[in-house]
Amino acid sequence: MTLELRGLRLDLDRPRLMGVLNLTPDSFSDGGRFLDPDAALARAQELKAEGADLLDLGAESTRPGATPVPEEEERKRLLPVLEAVLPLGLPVSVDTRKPGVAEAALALGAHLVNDTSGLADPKMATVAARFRAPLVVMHTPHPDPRRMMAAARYLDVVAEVRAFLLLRARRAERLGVPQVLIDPGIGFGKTTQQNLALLRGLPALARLGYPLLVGASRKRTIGELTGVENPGSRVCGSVGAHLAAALRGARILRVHDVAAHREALAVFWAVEGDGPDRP
Ligand code: HH2
Repeated sequence: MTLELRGLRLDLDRPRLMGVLNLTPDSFSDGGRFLDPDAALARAQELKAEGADLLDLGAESTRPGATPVPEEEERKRLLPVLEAVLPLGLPVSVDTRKPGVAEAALALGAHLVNDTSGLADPKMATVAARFRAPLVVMHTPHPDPRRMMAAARYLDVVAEVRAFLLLRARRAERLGVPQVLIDPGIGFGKTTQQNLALLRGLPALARLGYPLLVGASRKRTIGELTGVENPGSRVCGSVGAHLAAALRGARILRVHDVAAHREALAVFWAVEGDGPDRP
C-alpha cells in the first residue's frame, strides 16, 4: 500500500511515524512550547532527525473541552510555520477542522489533510479533492471538542466507529478525494475502556481497506493505565499502545516522541515484519 502525497510517496507496507507539531497555546501535552515560529521550525527539524516519516501541523487544540480558534488566528499560527517547514522535504499534514484553513495550507504546498471533525463539513473533501490531496477521516462523536465527551455513548464502540468511518470515507471518495485514511480517534469522546476496545478492535477497521492511522500519544488513557500524570512523561505507555496498534494493522502512528517510537518500531518490525521490508 502506498500513500500518494501530491508528488511525494510513502510506502505503508510497514508502520510509519507522523511527528506531532502543535502550534497552540493550549494543547494538552505541549501547549505553548512551539507557538514561536523559530521554535516550531527547530522542533520540526528535531522530529525529522529523530526519524519522522511525516509531520502533522496543528494550530487548534482538539483536546476535550478546548475552545475553538477563529479561522484567521488559526491561519496566522499555521501558515508561516508551514512555509518554513516544507523545505525540510518531509510530507506535511495539516491538522484542522476548517476547510478554509485546509485550502490555504494546500495552496502553500501541504501534502495531506487531517480532519479531526470526521468530515463534519463535506467541503473539507471537496477542497482535498481539488488539490488531489489525501484526507484523514477521524472518528469523533461530536466535531466540537467542548461537546464530544457528553456525546460519548455507544452500545458497541467498535461497530459504531467502523460504520461511521466507512460512511464518511465513502462520502469523501464520492466527493473526489483521491485517497482516504481512517482513524478511530483515540480519546475523542471515549473513555479508557472504549479506547481499549477500539485498540483491540483495530483489525475490523483495517479490513475496511483504508490505511489506518492511530494516535494515542500521551493521551489521558495512557496516563490512567500507567499512573503517569505528566503527559510529557507518558512515552513508554504511548509506545506500548502504538505497538499494539501496529500489530493490529495501524500503518501511521501519530506521536510526539518520535525517537522512542523509531527504536521500538525497529525491533517490533524485525520480529513482526516480513518480505522485503524486513530491516
Ligand atoms: N489526536 C489529537 C490531534 N489530532 N489527529 C488524528 N488523526 N488522530 C488523533 O488521534 C489526533 C489528531 C490530539 O492530540 P494533540 O495534538 O497532542 O493535542 P491537542 O489536540 O490538545 O493539540
